[in-house]
Amino acid sequence: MKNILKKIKHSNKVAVFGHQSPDGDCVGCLAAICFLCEQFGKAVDAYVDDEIPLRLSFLDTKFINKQEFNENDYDLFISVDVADKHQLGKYSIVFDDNHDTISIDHHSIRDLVSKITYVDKKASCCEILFELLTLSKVKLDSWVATFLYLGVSDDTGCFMHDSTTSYSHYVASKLFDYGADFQNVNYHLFKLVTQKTYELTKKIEKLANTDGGIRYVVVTQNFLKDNNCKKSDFGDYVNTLLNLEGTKISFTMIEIQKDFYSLSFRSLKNYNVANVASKFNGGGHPQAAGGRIGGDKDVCLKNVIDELKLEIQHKDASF
Ligand SMILES: [Mn+2]
Repeated sequence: MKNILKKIKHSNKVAVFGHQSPDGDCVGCLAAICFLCEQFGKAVDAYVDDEIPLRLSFLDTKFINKQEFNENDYDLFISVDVADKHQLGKYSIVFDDNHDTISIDHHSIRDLVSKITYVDKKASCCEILFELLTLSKVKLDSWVATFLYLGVSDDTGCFMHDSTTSYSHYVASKLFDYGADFQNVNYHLFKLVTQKTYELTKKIEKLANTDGGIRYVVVTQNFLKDNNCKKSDFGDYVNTLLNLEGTKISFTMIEIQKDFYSLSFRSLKNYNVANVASKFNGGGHPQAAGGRIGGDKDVCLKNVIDELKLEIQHKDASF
């Protein structure tokens, strides 16, 4: 961590990167690392090769992707909460031998290589950023405390996921003292259902299927067009599916380009969807993960379900 702080202090201009399908932890980390760089008097810009989901728009996320990326503008490149190189999308090209790169992450399965890699398997990457900011001795304000809290709360599923530790609660309590707007964050992450999501949910409920302990929905480009909606409008429907009695694993398969699907997985405590997601160009956490798959819809669906069935059979057999 000291090396990371030294690197930032000796840099001129920093570019920071989060992962595709950005979540609260990713956005929280980006806010925190930008805050740190600015407190050190450094110019810094944040990038994600994706849109920032509407569910996070209650906070000001306009500091992300605010300008066109030009790698020659920067002399230090930092990724936060990114496990795999391809999750950087078009920005993955800067994570090569020719650039000064740092990765700060909390995923156990990862393949992104950097000059400096700091991995700590905490429940959220924002808990690592909290430690880094504390070590740096910069003074936290309510703005950055709210973003850090966003990450802790989102990645722990409001302190309900298996991954939650006493340290997650400790960080949350410190952030509370710094003025984190915990009610606003938790309302928007876990309670609010937008009118659009509510209407969509009624429609996709009809498309939902179940196969053994697996509950899922496949959304095609035609459905998106007919309903004038995008991936982010589905909110946390994958969690809604998981919460239905009898579900062991839930997933959504959303066609983001023709014959190319974004996968989102959730599972009960005993099943590991990060393992499954890693077979589909993705990754994540044991109970919440994502990936991508291309090809014929029915073939893709069968591949995903077959892998999930193997995971369920394997774990059920070991109980
Ligand atoms: Mn995370």
